[in-house]
Amino acid sequence: MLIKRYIVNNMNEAMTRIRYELGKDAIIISQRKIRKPGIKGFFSNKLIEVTAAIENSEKKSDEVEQLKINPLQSKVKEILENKNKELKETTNDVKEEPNLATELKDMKKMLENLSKGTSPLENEEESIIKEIEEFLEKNDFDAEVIDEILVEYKNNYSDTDALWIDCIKEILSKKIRLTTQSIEGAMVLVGPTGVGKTTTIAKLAGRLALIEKRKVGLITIDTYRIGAVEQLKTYAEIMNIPFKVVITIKEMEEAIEALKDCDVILVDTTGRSSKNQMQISELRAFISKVKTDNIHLVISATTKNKDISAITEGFRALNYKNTIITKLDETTVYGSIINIIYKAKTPVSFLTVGQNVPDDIAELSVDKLVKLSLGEDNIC
Ligand SMILES: Nc1nc2c(ncn2[C@@H]2O[C@H](COP(=O)(O)OP(=O)(O)OP(=O)(O)O)[C@@H](O)[C@H]2O)c(=O)[nH]1
Ligand SMILES: [Mg+2]
Repeated sequence: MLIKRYIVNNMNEAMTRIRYELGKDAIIISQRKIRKPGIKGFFSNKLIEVTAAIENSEKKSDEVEQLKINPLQSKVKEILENKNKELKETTNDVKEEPNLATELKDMKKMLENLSKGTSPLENEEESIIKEIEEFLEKNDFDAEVIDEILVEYKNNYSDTDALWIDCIKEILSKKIRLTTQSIEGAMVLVGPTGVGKTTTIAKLAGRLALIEKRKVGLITIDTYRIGAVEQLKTYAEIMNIPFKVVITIKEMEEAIEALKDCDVILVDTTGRSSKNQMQISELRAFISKVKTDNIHLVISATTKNKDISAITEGFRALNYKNTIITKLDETTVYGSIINIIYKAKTPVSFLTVGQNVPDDIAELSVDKLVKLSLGEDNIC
């Protein structure tokens, strides 16, 4: 028989953890309300101590160890309590009883050592933190982002009655912002090579021109890659919308002037490496002539965690105000969404989920982003 004790905020939490750790055949053998030790415990909500058991022949060795420790702990606690009682009854004599005091001290030490220097309640909190950490790691959250989330959890949520997963959802929901800026005037897309800037421009142009019937103009600052101009030109021709190719900074001013009657001017740019600050500055000179703060960083959900901050910081000089996350259809774990949001520190404006123009732009909501990142939803 395996017996395990849990300190929890409520029975719901107890049931979840017991089922997770001992399996569905576990039975609850006792439960009682307790307070956290010390003055803090007096003012905080009561906790529940639940003891559960399961018939199990294949106990893991650390569980067996824990079982051995538990009876030992109880025994020492009992002795300590008796000694404490004795001590109270003979308060005046204690000073002259160095042996009793030493004995008490030793026992306290034993208790501390048994629980590795922490109280059962502290152990409990630590194990929840560990559980959260493992869960976020499994969903590909970046180590720095996990640290930030755990600090927030420890500071504001560890004392609540809520399940930790609900706390994490709340932390993420508060962090995620969506773009409220409407698509009006000029809008520029920047980002690394091959993330889907041109495809996203084509999707947006398609939606705006064909579905919303707005007057759309396209500009590309594409002086770099042969064939890149053709890609957008083809879309412009299919949709029958004006299209300008800009090679010099002066031509950018002229193109903006020529398209000034359009409701929306979408500006595509050549993919740049965030490591090449020369290229970024060159791009900056072009963008400054567009005279807009409607600048979006495009970044793929498949970007390696380690590269995300290099990109979000590398493009910072272009003063992007929004983030478009692409290629969600190419990954199965969506922690990168949160990593991008934490690192870019801007609202999310669009999510793209495939190569089809103009269809593959997903509906955007905070709830959806939270669920995707925690593995409760997916993009098929
Ligand atoms: N699976 C998937 N593929 C996408 C998505 N968006 C774009 N792509 C594909 O990614 C490839 C590159 O897309 P582009 O739009 O040319 O990327 P870009 O950022 O303009 O690239 P450069 O101009 O070279 O910097 C193409 O094959 C697109 O079809 C998406 O959301 N999902
Ligand atoms: Mg392109």
